[in-house]
Formats: sequence, C-alpha cells, structure tokens
Amino acid sequence: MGHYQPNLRDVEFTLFEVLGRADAYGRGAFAGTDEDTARSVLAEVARLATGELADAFTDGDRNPPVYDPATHTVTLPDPLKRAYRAWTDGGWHLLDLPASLGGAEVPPSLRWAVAELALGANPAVYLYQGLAGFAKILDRLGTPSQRRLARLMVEHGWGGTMVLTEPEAGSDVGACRTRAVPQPDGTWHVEGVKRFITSGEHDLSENIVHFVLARPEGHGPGTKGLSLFLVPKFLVADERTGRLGARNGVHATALEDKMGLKASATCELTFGADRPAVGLLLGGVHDGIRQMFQVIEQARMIVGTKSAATLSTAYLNAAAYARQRVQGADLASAADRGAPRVAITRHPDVRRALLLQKAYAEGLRALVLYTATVQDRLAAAEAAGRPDPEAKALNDLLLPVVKGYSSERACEQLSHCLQVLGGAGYTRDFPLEQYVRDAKIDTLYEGTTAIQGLDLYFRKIARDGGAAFGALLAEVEKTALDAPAEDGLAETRALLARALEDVRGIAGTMGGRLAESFEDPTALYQVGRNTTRLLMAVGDVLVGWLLLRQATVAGAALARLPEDGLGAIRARRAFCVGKMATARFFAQEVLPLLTAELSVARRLDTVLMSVPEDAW
Ligand code: ST9
Ligand code: FAD
Repeated sequence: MGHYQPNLRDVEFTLFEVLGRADAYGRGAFAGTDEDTARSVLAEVARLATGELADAFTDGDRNPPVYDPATHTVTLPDPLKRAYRAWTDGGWHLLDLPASLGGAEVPPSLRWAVAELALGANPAVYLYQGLAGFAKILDRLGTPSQRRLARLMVEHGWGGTMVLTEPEAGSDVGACRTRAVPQPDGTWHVEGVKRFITSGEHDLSENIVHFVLARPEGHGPGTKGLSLFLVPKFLVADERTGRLGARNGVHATALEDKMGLKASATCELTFGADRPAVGLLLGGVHDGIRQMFQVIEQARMIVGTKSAATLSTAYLNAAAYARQRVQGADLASAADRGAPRVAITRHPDVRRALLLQKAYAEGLRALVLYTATVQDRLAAAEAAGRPDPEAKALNDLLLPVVKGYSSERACEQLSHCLQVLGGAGYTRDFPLEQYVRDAKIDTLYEGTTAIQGLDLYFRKIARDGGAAFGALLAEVEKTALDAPAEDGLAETRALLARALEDVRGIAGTMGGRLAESFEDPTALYQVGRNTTRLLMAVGDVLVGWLLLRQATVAGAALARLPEDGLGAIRARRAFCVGKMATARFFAQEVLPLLTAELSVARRLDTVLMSVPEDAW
C-alpha cells in the first residue's frame, strides 16, 4: 500500500452536498465543467496521486536533489522527474490556465480540490508545476511582449519562481537590498543575493523565469520602493519560437539542507555576480509589491491546502494502524487480568486523539473548499465583468486563516497522528515522520503564522472597520441560531453560538486597545500579543461552523436512509454518523476553550514587554 490515503468521498461530499457546487458548475463562466466532469477529473487525479505521484514521495526524501557548485546546477532524482512528467503529460499542470492562454476556466473550487490530492501525495511535484499560475500573472500584468513570454512558458513548460527573501529581508520584505539598474535598451540589471528560493534551480525544464523583487536605483525604502522584474535563466533569442539565447547572469549558489520537503529544491540565487542578470520590469510599471501579492495570495492558498492535505492522509494512516493494533484491555475490564486484548481504537484516549484528528482534517478541508467557493464567486464575477467587492473582501479575510491557522493546526495534529502509532510512528517504516518534517515548513514560508495573524487583524479586520469580518460571523451565527426539527445537534449549535461570542469578544477587546493606541502607542503591544490568538480562535470557530454544516447535511441524509441496509447504504450511514459525531465532539472538546482565550485576551498584560533583555 502506498503512503497516500486520499479522502475523495469527503472531498465530493463537501463540494457537492455541503457547498452546492453542482449548481455553480456547468453554467455561466464554468459552462465547460459540469458536475459529472468534475467527478471524473477528481477520480482521475486521485488515481494519479495514489499511483505515480505517491510512488516518488519517499524517494525524494531519501535521495534529495543534488547541487553541483561547479556548474551551479541542481539535479533532481529520477523518480521525482517521472512523477512530474506523469503529472504534466496528463496536462494537469495547466488546470489553472485562464481562457486568455487557452485554458478551460475550471472553477477554482475544483482546482483546489485537485490541488489537495496532488499536494497530499507529493507536495514537491505540485510546487514545481506552478507555471500556469506564473503565466497567468504575466498574461494579466505584462506588456504585450511579456504576454508573449507567458505563452512561451506554457508552450515550453518553463518553470517559474517567486523571489523575495534575502538574508536580511524575510518577514520584512521591505528591507530588500537587491537593486535594479536601468539600461539604455529599456532592460534592467538586477544585482544581489536572494535566499530560500523554491524551485530556484532544477533540471525539469530548459528555462526558468524568476519573478524578482528588487529596488530600482533611487527608489524609496520599504516595500513600496520595490519593483518586480522578470529574470529568465536563459534569455529568449526568438520571442516567436521561444528559441533560447545566452545564459543570463542568475545562478544558484547554494542548495539548502532542510529538515523536510527535501525533494523541493530551495536555492540561494545570486544575481549579477559574473555577468549581468538582465531583467524586464513587469508591465513596464513600478508596482512590485502589489504585483507580487497576486502571486503570494495564490501561494498562501497552496500552503493552506498542503497542510490540510497532509493532515488528511496522516489521519487516515493513523486510523488504519489503530484499527489493527491490539494492545491492552478495554478500560472498563481493566480489573480483569485475563480480559481480552483490544484494538487501541477501544481506548478512550486514542479515540479522543483520532476524533480530533478527523475533525481538524475534515474541517481544514472544508475551510479550504469554502474559501475556494468564494473564489468561484470572484471568477464568475470577473468573467461577467461586474466586480464583487464583498466576495473579494471575504476571500482576503479568509486567506490568512487558510494559510496560518491550517498550517498551525495541521502541524500540531500531525504530531498526534504519529503518536497513535507509538514507536512505529517514529520509524521510517511509516510515512508519519516524513509528514511531520515535510509539513513544518507550512507555518514558516509564505509569511509565518505571526505574519498571518498581523495580516488578519490589522489589514483584513481593522482596516474596513470589521465589515467583512462581521458579515462572515453573521453567516456563522445564522447556522448557530438555526433551529430545525430535533436533529441531535442543538447542543452543538449552542456551543458554536457561545464560541462565536468569545471570538467577537477577543476582536472587540483588540479593537478597544487599538483605539487607545492613538493616544498611547504602547497599547498596540496589547493588540500584538493577541493577533495569533485571534487567528487561531477564528479558525476554530470556522471549523466548528463548517463541521456543523456538514453534520446537518449528514443528519438529513441519515434520516432518509434505511436502518438495515448493507453495502453502499451501510457505508453511507457510517459516513453520516461519523460526520455528526465529529461536529459534536469538536464543539464539546475545542470550542469551550475559546472562553479561556477570551479571558486571557481581556487581561491587561504587564509582563510581556517589560521582561528585560538580559532576563531571557
Ligand atoms: C515563499 C514561497 O515563501 C514559499 C513556497 C511557495 C511555493 C509557491 C509555488 C508557486 C506558486 C504559484 C503561484 C502563481 C501565481 C498565480 C497567480 C494567479 C492570479 N494582500 O502592510 P504593508 C501589499 S515567498 C494583498 O504596509 P509592509 C499591498 O500592496 C516569500 N496585498 O506592508 C500593500 O500596500 P497597500 C513570502 C498585500 O510593512 C503593501 O503590500 N514572503 C497584503 O511594507 C504594503 O503593505 C512573505 O510572504 C495582503 N495580505 O511589509 C513575506 N499585505 O497597503 C511575509 C500587504 O497600500 N511578510 N500587501 O495596499 C509580509 O507579508 C509582511 O506583512 C509585509 C510587510 C512584507 C507585507
Ligand atoms: P524572520 O522574518 O527572521 O522571522 C523569525 C521569527 O520572528 C518568526 O517566528 C517570525 O514569525 C517572527 N517575526 C518576524 N517579524 C515579525 C513581526 N513583525 N511581528 C511578529 N513576529 C515577527 N522566499 C521566497 O522569496 N521565495 C521562495 O520561494 C521561498 N521558499 C522558501 C522555502 C523554504 C523551504 C524556506 C525555509 C523558506 C522559503 N522562503 C522563500 C522564505 C520564507 O518566505 C521566509 O523564510 C519567511 O518569510 C520568514 O522569513 P525569515 O526566515 O527571515 O524569518
């Protein structure tokens, strides 16, 4: 059995039965993708994911990419290359392609469901294949000639990278020192050293187009002084055919030796060391940080989806192990020394761990797919030429939660998944230890969790006076106050309503401190110590809400099913019972903790910022 355990049934349940995607697909902007097509796509991708993609997962960890300092090249292991080819030969890397570049306008929610399957099976392959996204940005923001480059990227399968980070500029992108010098022919020479660049060098494609933030000479400080340059590994000699010209002056000067995700080559890139690194100003305009954020927004969604995908396969691996691992007697018979030994799934503590893992795995998936349906709305609005500012604000609000909350919860729960396997989980006989190592990066890159917390509060909540946040919480409240006929979920709704008030309380407390900060700037410390707390609390409420929505659908389905069915009916009953149990358990076990979080948030902290530096 391969490592990857997809949960296609839950993906389809969430998309079609909970989020109503059958009504959105097959019409309007998504006329080319109806429900049947979507289901076939998912089945085909699941086959590829459990086959070729998953097959290369372990090997990429044990035999990672190799860097040759003499040639500045990175060679990937053959199994990884085969997996990449299997993915791209199927054309799956072009699913994100817009109609303007010959793509099929696949609904974003289907694209993210597909992404989950690939990211769960082999995240590195997915990170290498993002060229359609980069081409899309070029096509959207580029000059006519740069839009031609977008087409070449697609036709020739050229790679793309996002290049922001430097040794002195990580979270603080505005500290960037890489500079750009204008040339008489309209091009720029980029000079500097960037580090930690994903897919910065590899042998999967003949060319790589680097999307680089650099500061043009004479431009001001901070992120607003940055511009975005396209720096190809090889210059393009013929724009029409894509024939390559001279080697450009950008080289991989190191390959990071990482804790995990080893198959993904993370490179130091040096620009302009021995020859000029020729760059083109994207769109011919100096608007770098805003342009780069269009890439970052996609990449943050990728990271959140990766986290959810990894937790899902980890939970299913843990549950499968627990079902067959016999150890100890049932607690209720513990006094009887001769009591039969039972599978560890009979122990309350293992059950608690597994049910929480299931709740988070399915809750994070639901969070990603719910956000993706907001992106369906945005794509439909864009196609119709009428903006949808509410959907835009909601998507913006959800992105830091998808990225920051999902990655934190996934990392925390992955360690509990490993725990279910006992000592076996710590060995390389099972994929859990690699999942733990491969997923940790998700809390770090694309903006650390702290950055997501700051983004959520200051940019996405405070900036619009809480309008989008209030609207989202009002949706949650509708579900919490809904009172259908007795369906066994009344207590779950009440617990959600309580947690919702707690989250409102945390945000309200922070709002109060923010207002105080206009008089006393140090009041901002009381906000800053709560931004990650709020991020996590909002995530828990959204997961509780989405699990409840799933349970409500499952409860209604259960009421229609015969009680004594066999085969598919029995499996469906079990699925629905599981959904209801998961929502109830999450509400009982997790949501009440938010009351304590509110109480901590409300305290005026006098310790944190007063600890002297030499007391650490
Ligand atoms: C990385 C890569 O880590 C990891 C691997 C990923 C692999 C990706 C694979 C391929 C991806 C393929 C995708 C293709 C793309 C497809 C596209 C299709 C369409 N939202 O608050 P201010 C902007 S990469 C939007 O003053 P500071 C905005 O323009 C490295 N925009 O910030 C704003 O101006 P204004 C990742 C935002 O104090 C301006 O920035 N590194 C947002 O100057 C200034 O804002 C990081 O993520 C936003 N949420 O700078 C860095 N926020 O206000 C993390 C800001 O006028 N650090 N803007 O609108 C941060 O995010 C910092 O908070 C900071 C602070 C740099 C923004
Ligand atoms: P720092 O910014 O030094 O942060 C250190 C700690 O301080 C963190 O815990 C952080 O949360 C905290 N912190 C920092 N500032 C604040 C603040 N203002 N408020 C509160 N806490 C704060 N970059 C690219 O440009 N392109 C890539 O493709 C890319 N891929 C990567 C792949 C890998 C494997 C890795 C490890 C990194 C990659 N990165 C990439 C870089 C990544 O985005 C940065 O590592 C990340 O943004 C954090 O920056 P830093 O490592 O310098 O940490």
